[in-house]
Amino acid sequence: MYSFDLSPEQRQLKDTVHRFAVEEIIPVAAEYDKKEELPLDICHKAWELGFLNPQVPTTYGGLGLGVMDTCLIDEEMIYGCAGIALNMVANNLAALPLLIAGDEAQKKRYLGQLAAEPSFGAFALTEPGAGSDAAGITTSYRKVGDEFVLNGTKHFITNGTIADWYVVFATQDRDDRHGGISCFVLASDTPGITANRMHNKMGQRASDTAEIVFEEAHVPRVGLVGAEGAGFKVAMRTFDHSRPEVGAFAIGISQRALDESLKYAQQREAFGQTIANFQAIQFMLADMAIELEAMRLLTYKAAWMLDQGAPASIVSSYAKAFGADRTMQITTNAVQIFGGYGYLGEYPVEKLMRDAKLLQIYEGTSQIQRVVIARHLLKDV
Ligand code: COS
Repeated sequence: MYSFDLSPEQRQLKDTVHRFAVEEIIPVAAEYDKKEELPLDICHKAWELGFLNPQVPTTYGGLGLGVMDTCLIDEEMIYGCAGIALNMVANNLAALPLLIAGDEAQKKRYLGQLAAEPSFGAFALTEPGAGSDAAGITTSYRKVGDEFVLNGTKHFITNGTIADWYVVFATQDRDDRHGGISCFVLASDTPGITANRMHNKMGQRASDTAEIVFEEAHVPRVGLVGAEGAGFKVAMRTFDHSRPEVGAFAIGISQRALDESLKYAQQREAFGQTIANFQAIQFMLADMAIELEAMRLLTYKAAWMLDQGAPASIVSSYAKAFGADRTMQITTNAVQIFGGYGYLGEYPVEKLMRDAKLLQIYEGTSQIQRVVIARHLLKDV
């Protein structure tokens, strides 16, 4: 039996987050985008309302919600502003490796902190020379007595300068590729760590993105997440869970682009009538709606599968790739509908188009999603 209905609780959750996005985030989004600043007061309000860290289990003081609920929160937060929302929703990316492979003490300490106070964690995998090729990381670790010592540089780390703790992937032996990588969790004020904010992003500019440098940073034995050498698989399993969330980001941006386009098309006049009367515009609006509905179905299906505990790598990649690519087209068409005004910074669709581009890049590019999908297809024949 299929049901496409949200439960009454999910509807209420979605409506509440939507109201928050409209009342608290949208009015300041353009300003913070321009300033490249994250409004921490908004993050704190969202935390108080329970919109951050949805998947922290109740045992550690969280709400213990599922992937589907997380996606509903994400889509509405991102509807407000992808840049401001990103730091909040990225807490879940940091929490996932601990949920997947962390031990009791790690969950209690780090997930417990997310639930107890408005705070951030960060997921640090990407490096200056290793993005798509996750097994090619060079950040190294060596064992010294009962500790691990980290050296190397991470790039493009969301929450990098504001996080209290990092989940870090490092290798003991580059030649061993996947097998050499382990996952660690450590406090961001550990001696030997420096984090610097990276500036001048095209979109999602309010979000904190950082370079993190590790120089002889010591991690105690208790900071090893999962088994030694299992780090690559922890990262991959994390992405299986997080990629549908990018599908939800796509829904948020696309819904906003459609809403803004519908409004504008019914106000703007040309040739003596509103432009919504022209089929050229109607077809663009209709295509937006079709694609938005399709990305919703794919994302919710991936989320539902994960909530059932079903393997979801391929569907997660469908949701991520389709959502990101169609959002790029949808926001480009929104700018087209707005014409010259769409090209100006004062109008929201210009920002939506800039924000959309990053969906095709982070958490695995659109091309990497196709690699994952093709490998699954070829394995199945
Ligand atoms: N779950 C569990 N295990 C997985 C897995 C998954 N989803 N995906 C791969 N693995 C396992 C494989 O089964 C294989 O295991 P064995 O060594 O036991 O056979 C191992 O991991 C290596 O897998 P694979 O050979 O597929 O690795 P590749 O180096 O070829 O890379 C891709 C695979 C390209 C898919 C991976 O590097 C990737 O996802 N890159 C993108 C990284 C990314 O998203 N970065 C953005 C970060 S922004 S937060």
